[in-house]
Amino acid sequence: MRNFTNVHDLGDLQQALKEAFEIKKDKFRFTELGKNKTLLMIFFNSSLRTRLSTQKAAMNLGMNTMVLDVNQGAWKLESERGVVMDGDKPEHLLEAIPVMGCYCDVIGVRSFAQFESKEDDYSEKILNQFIRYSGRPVFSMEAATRHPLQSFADLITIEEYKKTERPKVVLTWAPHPKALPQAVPNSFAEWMNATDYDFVITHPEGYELAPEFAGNARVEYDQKKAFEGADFIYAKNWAAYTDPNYGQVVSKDRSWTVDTEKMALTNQAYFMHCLPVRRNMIVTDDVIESPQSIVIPEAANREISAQTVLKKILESL
Ligand code: AN0
Ligand code: CP
Repeated sequence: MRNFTNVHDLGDLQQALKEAFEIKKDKFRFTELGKNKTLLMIFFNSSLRTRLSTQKAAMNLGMNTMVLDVNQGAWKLESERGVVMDGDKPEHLLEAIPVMGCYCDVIGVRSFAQFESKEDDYSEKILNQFIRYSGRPVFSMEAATRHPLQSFADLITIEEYKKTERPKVVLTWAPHPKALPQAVPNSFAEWMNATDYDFVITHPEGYELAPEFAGNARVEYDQKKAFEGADFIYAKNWAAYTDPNYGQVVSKDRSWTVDTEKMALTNQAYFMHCLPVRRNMIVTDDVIESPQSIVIPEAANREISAQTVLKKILESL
């Protein structure tokens, strides 16, 4: 595997899961694989988990790591070609990207949707420029439309906790004060649709995901109905995708917050969220602190998903 941007890059998903569980059993079995190899992690947006878990995964494989926060100390980057650069951006991505490629063997990029142009976001303009111009394997650390390292960790977690072969997994929208990208729910749906789980998406009207991500998932507009018999509740906020509201908050309806009463409708479901999470907007204190909450083991599996992906990339060098 050279680049990792979505579920299909992994190839056989069951095989990748098997590899992930082998890595989890012995994280230090492949410490020679990354010797003298350098990972460069580029952040256009904030991060806690992705930064730490990916760096740890690279260290487990014996790699050296460098982290660049583009917005803290680097030159502001222009991304449009043809622009007369007389504004506040002294450097162009078209030079910056190949230069970054000179100093490393593998590049990870975090670049969220900017909500200025749906076309730019959904064509993964920034991520694809890294793939095209860096000369290095590139993996997504959450791009405009997907967060595959998160979804892989989510899948690993569900496999660890599921009590039936074909669990009912429910992705629920929940309220949030600010506009958030669709990357996490898109990606989660893409990965769930690649399994044979019973997968249901619930959200208020106007929050439909792009059809290429929702796929054949069942959409249920009644959140309580969706929760009935669920084995996993995966909460996330996202801003509207559909026009004319692309990138906007069209509801902050707190009746969608995940609480104890709603969790009681489920089949003693586990509660999941990628974090960071705003308590008592997305989920109540009681639910996130309950024994059914598996947000911490879910975050722990970010190290495993990153290490599995990095191992596959290193093997292809
Ligand atoms: C980001 C998002 O919703 O995409 C990152 C989640 C992993 N969340 C925030 O910006 C709060
Ligand atoms: N879940 C996740 O990607 O968290 P960070 O934004 O903190 O990296």
